[in-house]
Amino acid sequence: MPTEYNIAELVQKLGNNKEIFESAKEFQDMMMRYECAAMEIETKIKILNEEFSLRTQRNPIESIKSRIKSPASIYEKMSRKGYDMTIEAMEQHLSDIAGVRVICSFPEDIYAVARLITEQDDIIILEIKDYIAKPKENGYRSLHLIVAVPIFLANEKRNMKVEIQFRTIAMDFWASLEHKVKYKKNVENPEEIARELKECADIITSVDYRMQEIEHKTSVIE
Ligand code: 0O2
Repeated sequence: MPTEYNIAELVQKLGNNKEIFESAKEFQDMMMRYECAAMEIETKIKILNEEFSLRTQRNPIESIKSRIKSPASIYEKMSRKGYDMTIEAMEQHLSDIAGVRVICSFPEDIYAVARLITEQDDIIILEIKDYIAKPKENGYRSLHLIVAVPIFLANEKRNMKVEIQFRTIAMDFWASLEHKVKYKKNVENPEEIARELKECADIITSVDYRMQEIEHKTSVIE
């Protein structure tokens, strides 16, 4: 996945100032490290999916996507939180520069895959936010893990933070719509929309668990 960051373009825009060039180079190196970390996690999860599907005759994972936060979003979050605009501060304070989203078939698959990934001995769990056990007030559900994963570069090994979001297909459908609505301006009746979204989140949860029950019943017959 290419970063949205182009050093040549940036230097051209900012002028040939050595200090700016050095910072841009440092920033680009950081982005490259996060890209490698996201690739590491994505590969680990794909391997787990392969093995799981051999044992159970089904794939617990529907899709995996990774993304690197855009420089504009990094800048916005660092300013909003009042942090220094340095590479060190970005690495220290931001947990979601590298993000991997894993869409699972059923809620139990989320916990199974999350357990398997966190049991790997090169993964360090930094934080777990279980918005499935404890959904956000608006109805948002997902399991978020912040982990550190080592990446091996030519001359060094670095532990990099990656945010892994696990959701079912239904939870992802809900989150995409809610995300779109959140950034829409001039929405009429925002309270009504929020109430409807919350209601949909509850329906979706019930459907997720009913579908899981059906899967259990049918896998006994197989
Ligand atoms: P984007 O565009 O997806 O990157 P923190 O990182 O801990 O300082 P926060 O918000 O407390 O900030 O972390 P949290 O709750 O773990 O949320 C991080 C990400 O989860 C968000 O990233 C969203 O992707 C997703 N998320 C969290 N809450 C919601 C929600 O209510 N609705 C939707 N649709 N997504 C949510 P960003 O940076 O906000 O956005």
